[in-house]
Amino acid sequence: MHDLVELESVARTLALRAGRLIVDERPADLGVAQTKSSATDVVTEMDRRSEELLLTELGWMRPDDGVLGEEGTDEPGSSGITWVVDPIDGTVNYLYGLPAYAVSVAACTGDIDDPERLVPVAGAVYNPVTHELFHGRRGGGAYLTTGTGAPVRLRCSTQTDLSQALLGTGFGYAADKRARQGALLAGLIADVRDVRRAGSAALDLCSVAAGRLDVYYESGLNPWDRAVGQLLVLEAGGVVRGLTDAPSIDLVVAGCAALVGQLAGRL
Ligand code: LIP
Repeated sequence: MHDLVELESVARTLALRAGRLIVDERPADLGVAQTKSSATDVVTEMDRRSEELLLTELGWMRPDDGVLGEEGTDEPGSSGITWVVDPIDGTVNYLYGLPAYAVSVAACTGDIDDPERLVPVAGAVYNPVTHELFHGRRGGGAYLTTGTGAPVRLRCSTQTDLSQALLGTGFGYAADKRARQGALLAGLIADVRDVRRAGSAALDLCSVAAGRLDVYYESGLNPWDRAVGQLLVLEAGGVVRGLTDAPSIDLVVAGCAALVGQLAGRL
């Protein structure tokens, strides 16, 4: 029904364009333009400019599609496809100059008014510092294209022993929630190989798809944080679930089935 090859191509093109924008036009005096859910949940002018670029380009390239963006875009379409975009995932890293942030562009089916249940069918995540473009489509596999190189097929880790697993996670912007999340992690850390907290859920999920993390969990992720990454994990042979079979803002657990089952039971 939908041309997934075309949707993946659009996602790749736009993730690259927005990625170049946020690097090439980052002002020397970049600061915080606004805070959202807390004083540490920040937005920069480049988050806004990146989302504006994505919205404008999608309007030209895919005029009948809907668009849902982290920085406020919520435009229904008529085609059955909704684009779910994170103009900068890892905004705090971007603000501080840490090279772990990305533009995430997902094409989804479902109802834009029920964003938790949107289903990603194609997408791309681009880290403009490392020039790594993670991309894929449902049934077409997950790939990493670095710079002008050839696409490399991604496969999740096959690690099944939690005690040998490299675990990724993240924390919310509310201090009380972070305290609870830290306490939960304290109870896990001795039972895994080690922990990594990169600061971008989109890149964390891509790392799971690439086998760079054995397993990942996080609570509090919005659809734009996770849409592309969860598709790529599935296409790389992994599983993604939440408190139930489906990932949600309450919980995302991603990795090979054996580890996801063990970790979900601990969460
Ligand atoms: C971020 C996520 C990250 C999470 C941060 C934040 P943002 O998204 O990608 O995994 O731990 O708290 O939600 O706010 O940079 O788009």
